[in-house]
Amino acid sequence: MADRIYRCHNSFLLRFICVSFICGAIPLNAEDGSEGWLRYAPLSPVPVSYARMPVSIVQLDSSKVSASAESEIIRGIRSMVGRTLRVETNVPDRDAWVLGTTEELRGAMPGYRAPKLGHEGFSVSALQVRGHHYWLIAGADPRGMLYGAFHVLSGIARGESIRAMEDSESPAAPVRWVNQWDNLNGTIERGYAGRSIFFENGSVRSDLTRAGEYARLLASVGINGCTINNVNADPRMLTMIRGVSRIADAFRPWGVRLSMSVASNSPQVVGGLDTFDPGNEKVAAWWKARVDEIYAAIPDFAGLVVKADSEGQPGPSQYGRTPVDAANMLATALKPHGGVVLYRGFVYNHHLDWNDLKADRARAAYDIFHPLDGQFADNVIVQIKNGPIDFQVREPVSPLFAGLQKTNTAVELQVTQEYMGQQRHVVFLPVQWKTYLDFDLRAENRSTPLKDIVDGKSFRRPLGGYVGVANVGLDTNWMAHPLAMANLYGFARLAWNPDTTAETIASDWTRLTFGNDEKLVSTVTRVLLSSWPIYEHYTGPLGLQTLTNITGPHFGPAPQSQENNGWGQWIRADHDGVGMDRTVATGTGFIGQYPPEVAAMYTSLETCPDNLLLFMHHEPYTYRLHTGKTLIQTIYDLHYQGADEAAGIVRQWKTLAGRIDPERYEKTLGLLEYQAGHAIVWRDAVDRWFAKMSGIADDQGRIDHDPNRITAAEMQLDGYTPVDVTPWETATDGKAYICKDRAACTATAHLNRPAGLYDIAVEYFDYRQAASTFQLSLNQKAIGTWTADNTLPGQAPNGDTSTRYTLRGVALRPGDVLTIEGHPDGNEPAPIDYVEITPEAGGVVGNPHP
Ligand code: GCV
Repeated sequence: MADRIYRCHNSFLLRFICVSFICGAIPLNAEDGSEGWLRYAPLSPVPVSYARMPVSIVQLDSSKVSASAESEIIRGIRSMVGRTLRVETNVPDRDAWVLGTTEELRGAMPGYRAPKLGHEGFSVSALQVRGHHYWLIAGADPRGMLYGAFHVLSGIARGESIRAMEDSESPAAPVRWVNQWDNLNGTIERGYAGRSIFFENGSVRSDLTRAGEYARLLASVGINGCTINNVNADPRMLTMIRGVSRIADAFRPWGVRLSMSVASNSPQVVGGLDTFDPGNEKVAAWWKARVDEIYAAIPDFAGLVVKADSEGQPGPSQYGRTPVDAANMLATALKPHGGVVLYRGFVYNHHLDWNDLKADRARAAYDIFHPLDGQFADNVIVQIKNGPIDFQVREPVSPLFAGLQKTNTAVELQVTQEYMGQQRHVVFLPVQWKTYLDFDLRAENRSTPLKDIVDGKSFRRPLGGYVGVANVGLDTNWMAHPLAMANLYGFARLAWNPDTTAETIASDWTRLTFGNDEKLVSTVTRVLLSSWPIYEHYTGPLGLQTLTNITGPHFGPAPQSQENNGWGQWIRADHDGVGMDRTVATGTGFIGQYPPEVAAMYTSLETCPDNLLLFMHHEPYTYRLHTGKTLIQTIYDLHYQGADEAAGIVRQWKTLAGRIDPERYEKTLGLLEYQAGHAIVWRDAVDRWFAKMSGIADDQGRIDHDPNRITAAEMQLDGYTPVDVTPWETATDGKAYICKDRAACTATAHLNRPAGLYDIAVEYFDYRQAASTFQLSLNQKAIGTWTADNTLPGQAPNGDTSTRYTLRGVALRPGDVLTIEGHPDGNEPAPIDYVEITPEAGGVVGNPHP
């Protein structure tokens, strides 16, 4: 057995066979992730209690949404339990599933006592009548019934007992929407999973199959609205109502209402008016006519989303008007149809003066919207990003939520991982979102957690809720990274019930996505739950924000890019210290926007949490945190810790070989390996930058002193020449080595390692639009080849493109010669940085050399 386990460690195939053999598991079918969490995988074994499941089904309601509920139950039970239900037209005199609204069930089922449900709520219960068992799925309305059906199916998929599925639930808030930032040309702003499922070449796609499938996925977790186009809206959107109505048709069976983003200047650009001033009657009349036209084509249209006066978008300020003027004008047009306006609070000046120590982007939303509280129409919702900056790895909750007590509000969360590794890193965001939703803003010195504010409880608002920027694309598995779908699922679960724990979300999603194998569930759950803190450790801890390239693609490390520009994501690092002073006494005054108890907590260094310290305060590098460690050493250590933890995720994932189908296992493994390598790029870049800025050495002497590394400059080069890298901190000594005007170049190292097994990593740069090839040779014998064909967001050597190729378990002995041979392709000159040769844990053995 020991021998078999050893070999299992060395080959995926053998490991797969091995685990199947040891566990008695059935072979796993290929899966591509297209079903998301709705796989309806056959249960093996089927729980004994399911033997009592009725084999008949009756639907009492006649709406389209109800038809979906019925067909979904039939589909799911057939697939998971292997039973085909008989469809009845009336409640039969035998055991049956009975679906209907609570009203309908009351009429049809003697003895049925309808529970009290909120709008779109559901109840699942059992009822015995004349010796027959009826399993009732009731909704406050058809949408609620559909949610109840999916609740039952999720329970079955997770192998829950029948009893556990009995439940009554109502959603926390009426607005549970996703926003898609899709452009009419088919691209998606900050989308990382392929092109738009809605648009191509300026029109609505002819094939909307994926739009319908998306709506089904959304409905299965209670999402009831989808905004289909970019908030940086193209005015031509309003000329495409007929095409858009086809998308609404695809959504309708799933109870997902369509909404659109609109550009404020549409009356001028597509309406031919000479103004878009919201105070102008002609403009208001134009919008009213457009809204009437929309409702004629899409009677269940949900409403409009508006980004204005922000990042170059036109807006009411051009005419000296306010967001109230713009929002209320649209609200008036929508009101007769029951539509709403989601007016975004993300309004700020991106030409701030860096030299002005009082200037602060974080202040903007509150400064602009707080004075308008109480003036918005009752069908306006101000849609506010969770934090005052922009979906950073950690921010405080936006103080605007406490500043709008007479206005409806919704929290905007970002499911697409713009600042969070862009679906090349695993970052399970519900853990982060919980920190925002549970945060108590203490408005009026009472308990007002963010979740209660947007649910309307804290300030007794009738409307509000949750908006998630999802940006799924045409990629087969919707979100590129197999683990990223957990974020869409998690967003929806929190929008339905913000008290759901991150652990429940992670383990439910894992069961639905990969199956109920307990080891698998506990491992994936652990990976997910640890992933956001890990990402924070190797990117921007202590409230520094993500420290990514903010003037570029927002992906790799580039700490200096935060500073010295108008964008206001500053960290104000100098030679003595770092952090934005946002106190009232000496800083920008941002902290004063919070209710008094929270403001006091952030103001005092005693009570300000370390993880937001530098968002709130500017402190010297020698400042000691609550841990007793200096600020600068904490930055260094957390980055080393984060990179180690990212490598640990790979190890944990590898224990799952054979427990997940090979396609998803391998795809995820490849991404996790990439992430572990990129975490090292992050670590080195950020630590180097701070070491130079502070002039204080790491007390463990690690930065740029890795004994396992041989830099390109230290190798014998044939054809490779150095070029400067921008930003400098993303390569050793600020240089990459490129192969220019040659078909091939080499970099050679003469090794003198004790005989043993080693992991050999080559750090190279992989541009988006070319595919250089590399060969690694030992004593002139090829031991590895690879192609730099990852579509990373960059065309130059830097932190976005720096990538690691790792060969594990290579046997070395003193005197070996290692050669990297690079073959350029197009504009990509096969750039390299260094090679790192690390002894394999326990790998030094007798005579490993072949
Ligand atoms: C849609 C950030 C993103 C932009 C996005 C903007 C917004 O600035 O980088 O891509 O634009 O937020 O939320 O409006």
